[in-house]
Amino acid sequence: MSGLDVRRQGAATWVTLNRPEALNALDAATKDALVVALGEAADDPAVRAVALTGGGRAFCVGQDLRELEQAYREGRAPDVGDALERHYAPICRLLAEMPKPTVAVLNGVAAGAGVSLALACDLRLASSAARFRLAFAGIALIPDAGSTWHLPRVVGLSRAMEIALLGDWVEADQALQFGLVNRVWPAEELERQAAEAVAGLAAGPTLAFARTKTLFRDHLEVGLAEALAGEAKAQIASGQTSDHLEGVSAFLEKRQARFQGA
Ligand code: T3D
Repeated sequence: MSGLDVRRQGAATWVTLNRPEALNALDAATKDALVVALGEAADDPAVRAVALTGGGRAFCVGQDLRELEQAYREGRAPDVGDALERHYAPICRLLAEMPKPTVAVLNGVAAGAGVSLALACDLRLASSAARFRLAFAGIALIPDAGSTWHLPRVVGLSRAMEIALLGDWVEADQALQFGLVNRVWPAEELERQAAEAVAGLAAGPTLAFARTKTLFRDHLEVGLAEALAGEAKAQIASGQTSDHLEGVSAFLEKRQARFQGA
């Protein structure tokens, strides 16, 4: 059985990693279910935002090391490449390339690939109880599941080095200072504040959000001329959406826009 709960809340899908007894460590069944749930959310036009969170006191502590215990005890390292190809790379790409906003709602501790999943999301909203440790170095691995790509881009190279090599816990307030998370609320407020933020994103101009995500990521690697050309193409398409008409009409009529994600 997988440790994943998936529920719809309005136009948002909430995906909860729910193996609290193992701090939501990622076993094969949970990763399989996560690939499916994120794929379905990506393909469903009625879903206009995706939130990823954890049940209990943790967000996610990365790979379930106990699942691999027998192999390690027998002195043979499991095939990490297989896990990366089958699970971690698809999960990372589904979150990062999802054609709608993705939000990590960080209720508690995040370690290893748990940090990687949070980094693959567009936004990270945290409880004051959240804390972060890359943890890969503790088991002599490199940060994977997209962390080598995302972390320096999110916090800058120097902070990324600090987090990966010094390996200290990053507490919520420091994570905010580093830009590792976007918001921190007192633990008791997280659920309400995050629900409000996710609902707001789900009511947003979904196609424009999707294009914004793609352009920000793509344009990290290109020169200005190419970025301007990319913007022009995306803006022409955005200008032809019914949400664009609605947004301008709402402005002219001095009312709140009611976007349909189309
Ligand atoms: O092989 C591959 O596929 C490579 C891929 C690697 C990707 C990665 O994610 S590598 C990083 C893996 N994660 C870690 O190394 C973190 C390991 N966990 C910890 O260091 C600690 O649990 C924490 C510092 C995060 C929290 O400590 P604490 O004292 O608050 O809790 P705890 O007592 O250590 O953990 C509570 C339970 O969760 C405990 O179970 P038990 O003994 O009560 O039955 C513990 O074993 C379990 N747990 C914690 N982390 C994992 C885990 N079970 C399986 N896998 C874990 N990663």
